[in-house]
Amino acid sequence: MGQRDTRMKMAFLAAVAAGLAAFAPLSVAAQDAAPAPVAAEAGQVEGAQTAPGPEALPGNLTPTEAAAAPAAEGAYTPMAPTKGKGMPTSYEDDPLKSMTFQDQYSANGEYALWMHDWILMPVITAISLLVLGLLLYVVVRFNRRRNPVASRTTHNTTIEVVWTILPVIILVMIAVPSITLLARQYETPPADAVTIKATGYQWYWGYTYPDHGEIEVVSNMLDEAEALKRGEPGQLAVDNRMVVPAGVPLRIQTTASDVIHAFAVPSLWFKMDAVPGRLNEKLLTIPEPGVYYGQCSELCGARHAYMPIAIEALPPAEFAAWVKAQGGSMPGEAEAAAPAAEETAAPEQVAALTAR
Ligand SMILES: [Cu+2]
Repeated sequence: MGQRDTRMKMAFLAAVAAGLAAFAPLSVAAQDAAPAPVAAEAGQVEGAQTAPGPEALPGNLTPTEAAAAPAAEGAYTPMAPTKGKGMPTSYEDDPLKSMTFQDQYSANGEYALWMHDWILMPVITAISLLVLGLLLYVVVRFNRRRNPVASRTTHNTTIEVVWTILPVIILVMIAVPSITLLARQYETPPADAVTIKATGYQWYWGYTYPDHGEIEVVSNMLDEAEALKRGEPGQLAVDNRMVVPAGVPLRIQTTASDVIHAFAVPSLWFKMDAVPGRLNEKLLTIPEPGVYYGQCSELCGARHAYMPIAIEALPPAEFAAWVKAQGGSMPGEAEAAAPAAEETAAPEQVAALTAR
């Protein structure tokens, strides 16, 4: 988040915060206990079901170096998250921030946050104060003692016009950015967007990459102690993340295999239902590399609270290295590899491959 001015919101929440200060021991997240990020160490992804031998990865390889050697098997090391980015803030760390939106890392998110901070909050505050003021004025000025003879007025054209036109103008002013945001959220992904399909299961997520040789990633929540050990937020970290390229339009598709789930990542302003038998699709562009955490947001059964989402956005070159490490292929490579596949694969498999 760049220059977002939070002073207005700070002032608004200060009174609330003062009241809540009495409940200081409230713990929002257990991130404090996290040691220094250790994700750069080797052996992090021993749970990876598709990655070939991560233990073969040299422990001193930085992500940049790993990207420089994309052909190296298992060149991917999970990125260490940045505290406060793409994750909730605990009350102990920042009481005000723990009560409001997470910092936004997508264009839609920044727009929505701007709308909340500069339209919703000021308008709600102004209207509430105006109505309260009018009420108090009427109570004081027109009570029976101070105003024994009540007015017989039944009609005043000027007042009628004012209290009709003014709210109309206010509503139109709110409607313009509101409908703009709605339209942006429905924007169709461009034809060359990278497709990633997220499937909700009771109770974990599966990610498939149809453009990259059908890589499949199964993503289960990490045990809280293990997450904290790795420098990740508790109950949000996963064994295998949904890795995506940063700065590139993504076509996120959601579906479910059992009951309705919802794929939601607050810091990217992204939420979409995952419905069995149905494929939902939405555009997502993540400008900055980073780790962004989310959760299933549709009550889906006993372990609904334990199917978090972790998106890792990598620079495109590092994403390509990750694809290789998973045994997948980049678009365009598939055609080059096709003749070789023809020799070994059954004809119906080749037909299925070329039909895509
Ligand atoms: Cu769910």
